[in-house]
Amino acid sequence: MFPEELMQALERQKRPSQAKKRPKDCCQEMGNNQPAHPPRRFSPELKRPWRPVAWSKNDEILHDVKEFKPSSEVLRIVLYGPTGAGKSSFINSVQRILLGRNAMSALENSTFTGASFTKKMKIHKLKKGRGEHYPLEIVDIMGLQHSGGITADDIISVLKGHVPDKYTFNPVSSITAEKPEYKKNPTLYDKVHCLVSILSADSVSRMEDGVFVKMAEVRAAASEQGIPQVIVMTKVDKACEQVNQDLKKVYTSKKIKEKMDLCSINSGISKNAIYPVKNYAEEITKDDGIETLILTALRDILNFANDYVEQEEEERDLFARARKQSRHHSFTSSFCFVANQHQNF
Ligand SMILES: Nc1nc2c(ncn2[C@@H]2O[C@H](COP(=O)(O)OP(=O)(O)O)[C@@H](O)[C@H]2O)c(=O)[nH]1
Ligand SMILES: [Mg+2]
Repeated sequence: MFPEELMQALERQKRPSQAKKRPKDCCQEMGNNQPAHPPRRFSPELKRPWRPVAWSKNDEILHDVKEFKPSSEVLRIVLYGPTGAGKSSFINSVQRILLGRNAMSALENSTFTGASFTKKMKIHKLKKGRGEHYPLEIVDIMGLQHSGGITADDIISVLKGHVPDKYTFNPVSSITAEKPEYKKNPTLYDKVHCLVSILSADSVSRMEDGVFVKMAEVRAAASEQGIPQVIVMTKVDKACEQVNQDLKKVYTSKKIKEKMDLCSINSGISKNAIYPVKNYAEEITKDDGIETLILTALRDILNFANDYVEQEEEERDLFARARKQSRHHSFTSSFCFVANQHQNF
């Protein structure tokens, strides 16, 4: 090494320790031991909740959900979102609330590796009791990832009802009409009636762009079909310590509000369709706060899904009536034509 390079290397080695000393030097220059920029004091809490929550009405909401009579035989919603966001936990939490006891319908992934644990399409029929089910199906699919994970095309095929239960997704090859499993003529009941995006509050700010790109593609396809869309924002307990201590602070926490703003901006879904929740994760006993937030989201999802089915059925009836009328019209006009021809003889 040349002496000049050696001197530069020595200089570089010295620099970090000098940099470390700098803040203390500044304080000393100020003549006290206070840091140059004292931390800003601000309240992490709003004075009033920005969305009213019926914390004491769980029985009422649970009754509404349990007694919900959809216009169709069954409503189908799909959950999609990044791996580890809490899709399977949400299904288990919903099932647990409806049954009033611990339930494990969908396998959760407690050892998060970034790769999706759920690889198959799984339609969960929500259990009512022995052999009986609620008229709601929740579809769990493979997680979204920046690279790998489920493709946007596969989610769109799920929306349109082309993918059967237990289908194994392939991240490098989407389902096509040529595959034997592909449902070519899906009915309204094979289709999805509400698209629910599951995003985790503690990681939404670190989500990769590729995931948002896939989500935007799926959302565009859903909007084209008129399918309602909501976001369930999970893990509010992990995103804010105050909320972890007291779940009822979810709508006064500035941090959670910020996370919801971020979800809304990144996904393009308005804030009034975003529901912050905490899933049953470690708890083995009933928690009223957890249940209020999940039940409130579920009741709205049921109503949105049912509105969509009603509208589709109305359009289908209108179309059928119009076709019948046009057939009748062409029949009567051809009858008149034949009758006229007959008279002319
Ligand atoms: N603290 C907390 N943990 C959660 C919540 N939701 C899910 N988890 C945990 O996050 C991990 C991944 O959840 P999982 O449902 O398997 O995610 P999925 O890949 O989207 O299906 C599991 O260890 C869950 O217990 C939540 O609201 N709060
Ligand atoms: Mg899962």
